[in-house]
Amino acid sequence: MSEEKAAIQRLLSKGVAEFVVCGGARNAVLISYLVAMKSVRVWRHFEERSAAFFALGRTKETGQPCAVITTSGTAVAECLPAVIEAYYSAKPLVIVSADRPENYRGSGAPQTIDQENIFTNYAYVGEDWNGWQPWHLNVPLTEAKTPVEAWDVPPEAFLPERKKFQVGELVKFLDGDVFRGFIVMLGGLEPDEREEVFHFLTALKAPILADVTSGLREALGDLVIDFPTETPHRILRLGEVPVGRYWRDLEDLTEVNVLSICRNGLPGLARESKVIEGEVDRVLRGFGEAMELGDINDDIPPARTRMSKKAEILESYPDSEQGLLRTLSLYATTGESLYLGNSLPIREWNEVAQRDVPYAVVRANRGANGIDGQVSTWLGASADERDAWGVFGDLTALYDLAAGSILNQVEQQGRMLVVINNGGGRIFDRLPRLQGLDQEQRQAVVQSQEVNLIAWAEMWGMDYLKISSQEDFDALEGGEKTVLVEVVPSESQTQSLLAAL
Ligand SMILES: Cc1ncc(C[n+]2csc(CCOP(=O)(O)OP(=O)(O)O)c2C)c(N)n1
Repeated sequence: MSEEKAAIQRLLSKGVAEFVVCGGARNAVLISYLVAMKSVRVWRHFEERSAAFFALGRTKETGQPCAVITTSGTAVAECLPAVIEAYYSAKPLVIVSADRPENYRGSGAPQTIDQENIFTNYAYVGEDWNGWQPWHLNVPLTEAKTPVEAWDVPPEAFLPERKKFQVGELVKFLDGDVFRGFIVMLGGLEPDEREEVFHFLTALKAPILADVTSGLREALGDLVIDFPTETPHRILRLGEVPVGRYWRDLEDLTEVNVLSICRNGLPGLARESKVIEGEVDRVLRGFGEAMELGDINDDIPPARTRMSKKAEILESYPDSEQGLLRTLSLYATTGESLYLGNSLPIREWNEVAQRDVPYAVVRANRGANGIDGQVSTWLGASADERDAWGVFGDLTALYDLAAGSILNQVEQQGRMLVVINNGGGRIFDRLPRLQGLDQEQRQAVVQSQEVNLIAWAEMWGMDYLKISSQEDFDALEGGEKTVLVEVVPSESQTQSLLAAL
C-alpha cells in the first residue's frame, strides 16, 4: 500500500469522514485519492488558517472529526490557532501534514521545516488518539506521481473514549450551605447537552446567569438574572467559561465556592475552585433528579420589570450599537442558527437581545477567545444550513478576509454575515482600567480603522446592505447569495446610552 493510502486508511479507521484539502504538490496524491472517494466529504480551501477553522466548525456541527490536509512547510504552521481553539474546546480537529522524507530534516531544502510535533502539547501525535483533542498526523512522503487509481473505503464509526467522572463533588456541593446564596452560571453548551441541563435547572429553580451561547437563555425565562444582588456563597458553572464580567470578578471573590462542570476539565479561574470533567449532560444524568433550591437572595426580579428600564433607555438611543443590535436580535429569530463571533457582540447580545423567542442553535468559539478564524468557523459549522446568521466585530471580520473563498461550497440561501463596524476594537474602550489612555495610546490599542467593507462583499460575490439607523432594517432580507450586513452605529448615541446605563 502506498504511503498516502496508508495514511488515509489510518484516518478512516479513526472515523474521519470529512476533509478540508489545501493545495500543494507534496500533498497532491493524498488530495487526489480523497477527492475520488465517494464515502467521504471533501471541501477545498486555499488558505490553511481559515481552512483549519472551517474544519473546526465542521467538528462543532457534526460532533465528528474533520481533517485538514496541508502541504509541508509554513502551511502546517497556519493551523496552530485553530488547533489551540480545538484543544481548549475539546474538539476532534485533525491536521494531516505532508512532509518531505525523513532524510531531508534539518537540510534547509525548499519547503522543509521541522514540522514533527509542531503543535507541541496542543495536539496528540501517535497511535491511540482518543477523540477528545486535536490529532496531528505528519506524513513523510516520497514524490509520487498522479494520476492515482480510484480507491474507496468507508470510514469506520467515530468512537471517542468515554470520559470517566465522579459526581460526588456535585452531591456535596448541592448538599452544602446553599442557603447563603446560590447561583448557576451557564456558559456555552453543546447541542446534545442542552435538554438535560434545562431539566436540571428548571427543577433546581436557582437564579441563573446565562450566556446566550448556552442556547437556553430564552427558554429558562424568569430564572435568568442580569446580575446577583449579593455575592453568593456558591456558584455552579455549567459548560464553557462564561463570557460576562461576573466570571472575571470571581477571580478576586475568593470567598465564593465555585464548582465547574465542563468538557475540557479546566477550572477557568486561576484561584482555588473545583471541577468535574465530563459532558455536562452525562454528569447531570449521573447525579439524578435535582431537588428545588429556589432563590434565597431574591435575585429573580418579576419578569415584567426586569427589562423595562433597559428597554426605555434603548428606545431613547435607537441607533446606538446596542439599539441596532437589539433590533438585529429580533430579525435573527427567523434564522436557522446564530453564531456570535467575538467578546463584545456576545456581551452586548447577553445584555440587550430579545429574550422571548429562543434561537434554534447558538454557537461561538470560546476556547481561547481569539478573534481569528471566526468567520471560517461559522461557515464550517453552518455549512448546510439556510438562513444562518453570524455576527462579528469589524477587526474580527478583517482578520478572516480569506474565509469567503469557501462561500460557493456552502449553503448561501438566506445567509447573513453581519459586521458591527464601530471602527476598531471597541471592547477596549469599555474597560474601566483602560480609561486613562491618551489619544495616541488609545488608537494603538483600539486599532481604529476606516475600511470599506463593500469591497469585501464584491470580492467574494456577496450582496451588501449598510444599516446605520432603524429605518435601514426595512431592506434587510435574505436572498440566494450571502448578504454582508454592515452595521454602523451612531457613536454619539452609543456613548449617551452607555452613560445612561
Ligand atoms: C488573535 C487575537 N488577537 C488579538 C486579540 C485581542 N482582542 C480581543 S477583542 C479585540 C478587538 C476586537 O475588535 P472588533 O472585532 O472590531 O470587535 P469590537 O470589540 O469592536 O466589538 C482584540 C484585538 C484576540 N482576542 N485574538
